[in-house]
Amino acid sequence: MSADTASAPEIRLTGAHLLVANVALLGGIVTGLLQGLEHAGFEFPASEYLLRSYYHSVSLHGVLNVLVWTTFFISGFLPFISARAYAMPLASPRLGWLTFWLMLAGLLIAAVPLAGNAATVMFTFYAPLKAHWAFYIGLTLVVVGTWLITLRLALSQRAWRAQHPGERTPLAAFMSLVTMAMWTLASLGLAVSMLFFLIPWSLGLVRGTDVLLTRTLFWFTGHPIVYFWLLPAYISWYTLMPRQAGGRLFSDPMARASFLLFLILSSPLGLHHQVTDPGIHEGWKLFQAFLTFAVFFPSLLTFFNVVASLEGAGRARGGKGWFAWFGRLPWGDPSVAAQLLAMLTFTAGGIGGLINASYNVNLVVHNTAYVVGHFHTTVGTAVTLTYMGISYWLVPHLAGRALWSRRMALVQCWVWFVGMLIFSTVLHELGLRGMPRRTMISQAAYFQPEWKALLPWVGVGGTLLFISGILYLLNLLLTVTVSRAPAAAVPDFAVAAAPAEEGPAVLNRLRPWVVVAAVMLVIAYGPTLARLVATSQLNVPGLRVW
Ligand code: HAS
Ligand code: CU
Repeated sequence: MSADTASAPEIRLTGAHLLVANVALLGGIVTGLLQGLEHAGFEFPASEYLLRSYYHSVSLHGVLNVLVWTTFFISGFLPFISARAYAMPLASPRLGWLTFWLMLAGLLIAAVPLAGNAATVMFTFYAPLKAHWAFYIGLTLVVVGTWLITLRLALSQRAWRAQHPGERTPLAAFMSLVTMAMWTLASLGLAVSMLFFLIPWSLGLVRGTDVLLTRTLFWFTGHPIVYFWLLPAYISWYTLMPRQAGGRLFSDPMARASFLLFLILSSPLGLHHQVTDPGIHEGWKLFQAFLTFAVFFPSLLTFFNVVASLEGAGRARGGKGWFAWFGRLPWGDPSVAAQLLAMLTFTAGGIGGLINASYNVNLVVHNTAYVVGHFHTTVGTAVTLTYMGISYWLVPHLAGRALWSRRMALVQCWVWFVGMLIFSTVLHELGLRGMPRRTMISQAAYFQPEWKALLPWVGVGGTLLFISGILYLLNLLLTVTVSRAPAAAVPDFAVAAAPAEEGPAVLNRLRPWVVVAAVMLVIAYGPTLARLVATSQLNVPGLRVW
């Protein structure tokens, strides 16, 4: 069966997910603009009807961008790409739709208090900040929805295996499964926090809550979640980009190894977000600091493998020298350009991550604008600009129409890149100058003169990002409404120079690696969680600050 026939049943479903994702992104970039301008010295337009405060805006911004835009994009993209990789329709379209409606219902339930300033608790919803119960229940439904996606991919894998005994799972399908398995395991922390602590507390069934325990459960999920966002971008970089650039994937077994390392190393990790939290033994923080260095490695494997693949493509197009081949890549294709710019940004952002992770150095950057700079290069660019690049072929395909304007798309991705270069560099520097994150800086009583010269650049970067985001959304909107010409084909999967069969069979298995990840989780978190639960008091009352 052709890949197109296999993925045809997913078209409407993927389209539905992408629609929700992009609507969320619109909300995310509007709030982002207002926050950037606030830092640049403009008055924040708080009002009784829309955004009650700067903090209301930041909560919306975080939830819409990193929780909704990412999760809905992934939930549309991974099943679509898996169906193509298997060259077989996925199991149970009905389960697919049930999942979508469940996730949408959850999102709407959470959106009501969020929009109404009854969940102004940031995307991390740290207790004792307390949201309306609908916020927690709605988000929990979204998470349960993602588990059903894991189930659907697992059922599809079983059906495919029955028809292809002894064959290696196609790379993109295998990677999608690993991503969802990793996320499902990791999301248990959040689920426990919601079901046993935050939901009963917000419903008034228990007197108070436990700040440290709920934070720890949050980061149990909250660190792996960043790889849940990143790995779908990696799937595009590994399985599609080499072909889009006109080359081959350097090594398939190495790509599988990298994903399996993410599964076993990033699942048992999260305490590097809690280095400054009292009440957790330093030994475990140090242990997880080492795990953080370890999880750097599969990204280095990715760097090597993807650069080698692209270098092959660049040389095949006549590129020469150590670096000049990079310029020979098909920069005129907006899908390629967006993802190359995402990779370049991530190279810098990844190095910044290592600084965050360096235990004692974390004390310098924690809770400062530096961290905001870091995650805008990672989730805000490596991930978001890649998803945009994917959308430039995916949305035209789903709509059966050509992309409205390639030139506008090219301008868009460069404006994002330049905007982010300004925005994130300046935020890193402001963080090093001691400026806190998540703060309405113009109102801070402790405002420092050395922040002043840099702050307008936050507004400049934020404005460029807003313009770029609007160009992206407008292009997609015009594509699905007024564009007429037939859509260009979906990029084919890259052929691997070293195919899967050259690697050991264990790189094609999932279950043993899930077991290893679970054991690692018990080691990395067991003692800390056991002690926190044993000493838990549930006596901290909730606060509504803004
Ligand atoms: Fe992070 C905080 C450490 C990666 C997201 N991170 C955050 C927060 C977010 C986030 C959202 O250890 C804030 C959470 C909050 O609200 O408090 N992070 C790391 C490390 C990595 C890392 C070590 N982070 C990510 C990714 C994210 C993300 C990915 C989202 C998708 N991060 C931390 C730490 C904190 C933190 C601490 C807590 C800070 C604090 O105190 O609060 C690494 O995994 C990064 C590895 C990446 C690389 C780059 C490889 C480059 C590639 C591109 C290939 C390029 C090509 C082209 C092909 C090693 C694969 C290049 C061509 C040329 C020729 C150059
Ligand atoms: Cu992390």
